[in-house]
Amino acid sequence: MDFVKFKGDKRVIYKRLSILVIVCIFILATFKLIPNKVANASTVDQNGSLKVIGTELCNSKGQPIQLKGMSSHGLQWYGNYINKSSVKALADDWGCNVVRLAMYTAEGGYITNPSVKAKVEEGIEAAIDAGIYVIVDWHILSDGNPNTYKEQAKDFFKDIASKYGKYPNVIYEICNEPNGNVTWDRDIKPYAEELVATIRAIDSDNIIIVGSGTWSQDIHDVAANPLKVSNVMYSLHFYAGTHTQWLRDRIDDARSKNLPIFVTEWGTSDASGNGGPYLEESKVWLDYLDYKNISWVNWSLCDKNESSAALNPGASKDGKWSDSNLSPSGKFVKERIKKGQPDRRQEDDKNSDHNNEDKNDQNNDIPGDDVTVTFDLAHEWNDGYKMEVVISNKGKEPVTQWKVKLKKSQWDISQLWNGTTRIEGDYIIVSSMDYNKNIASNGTVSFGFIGKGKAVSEPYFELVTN
Ligand code: IDC
Repeated sequence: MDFVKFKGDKRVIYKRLSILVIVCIFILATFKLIPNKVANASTVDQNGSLKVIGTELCNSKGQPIQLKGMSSHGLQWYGNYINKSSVKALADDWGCNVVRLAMYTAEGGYITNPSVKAKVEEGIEAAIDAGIYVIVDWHILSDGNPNTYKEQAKDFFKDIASKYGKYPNVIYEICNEPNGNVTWDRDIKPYAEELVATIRAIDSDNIIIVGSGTWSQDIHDVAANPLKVSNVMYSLHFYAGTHTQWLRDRIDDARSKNLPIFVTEWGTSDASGNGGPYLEESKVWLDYLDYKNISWVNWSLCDKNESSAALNPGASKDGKWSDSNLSPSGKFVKERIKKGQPDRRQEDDKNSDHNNEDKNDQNNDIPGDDVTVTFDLAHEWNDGYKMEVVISNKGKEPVTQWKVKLKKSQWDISQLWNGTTRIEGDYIIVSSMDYNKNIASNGTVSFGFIGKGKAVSEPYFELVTN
């Protein structure tokens, strides 16, 4: 109406037109931003509360998830490397989906210097902000028996669980590395039972990780007599210059007895934190862990002059690290983390270029069909891969059950989730589960699998619905 009223006055019309154009641009920009936001949801937005199913760490939908990230060095010494901007850089530039906060108890740590807890809280809040998981590590080391400071541990975790237990981000690691004259049955298990009960009284479900004897290598003792509680995992620590195949074999043995393992600390160096770096053996280890989908955290994010440190001496504290700030270990580890997880900043750029066509996607839409199947190569390593298969219903009618027929000759599947499989002649038939058989109009469901060897680039499939 205004335009009619001011007909005649060109200046006012232009002014009003330009306001209209600005408003339109704003509306368009806002609409464009909404899908971008969804596409860039953080790790924790996407995966929610973690749970342990069998040996697997899984997201809230029951899909296996592999966490990869960095551990701080002792917070009493190198706490400056943990802050909002460094943790954000780990998440966005490195692709870390977890960070570990190593709060030493002895050696000038929490027991004599309780103020270091403020750094733990800063680190937790930084991880929540960055949308990644965070391991709160009660870092016993020279105090080899976790019972030495058991009461302090209970008070500490009570407080952390009360403040942060409601966040899905938080994972509790209750004893870094028991060592010396301690055994699982006599010392560690009773300690763990007490700590788990203390935490569970406040936080009923976040993951709790428990160490074992000989610097968290004695998982065989645990496998023979595990805790009887849910959402608990056991740490296994290795240093590539010291620990080799025999310790990987121990993991296989423990997992075959249904023990869920999380590598909350490993280094490219020898067990002293120095020597090497042993990158060849580290590669063998990481290929193995990726293949088994076992989560890992590298020691350590600091600039100490030791080969396990990820940063060169003098690197800044704010996460703005150029390649020359990274040590050989840091470069290697960053590469390995990035390989598995898309760089969120690059993803942002890609999405803002308005196309969602991920190059990794092998989109096999059937023209004219309302239900489509998309194969997405989520991870790839030397001798295996992780494939996510998404079934989208773009039609008006809901799908009430589905089956996807794959060619047996194309896949060597070692593990599959969100579906059941059976072999029929030359085909593998993946059928829906009870909980994902319905696909609403405009809805999607997915299943996934780990395969051996190389993934085929143009998979054959047939989809049968209803
Ligand atoms: C090492 C640090 C080193 C420090 C030493 C003692 O890298 O700078 O002087 O601790 O505090 C672990 C421990 C971890 C060790 C690491 C390397 O969890 O605290 O850090 N390591 O020795 N277990 C096996 C190796």
